[in-house]
Amino acid sequence: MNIDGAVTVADVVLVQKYLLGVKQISGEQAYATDVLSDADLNVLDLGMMKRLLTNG
Ligand SMILES: [Ca+2]
Repeated sequence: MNIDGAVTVADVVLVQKYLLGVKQISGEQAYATDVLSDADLNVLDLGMMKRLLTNG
């Protein structure tokens, strides 16, 4: 996710891999993809990212 807040397919894939434990992400990436802003990157954020992606 870029600083403009736009969710891309790459962001969703990245978070999916992170949640599966197959890829590490930086603190900056974790912060940017914590779309529900509860300081925890989890499946709820992934769901919201997918929704944002679908809705454009
Ligand atoms: Ca979150």
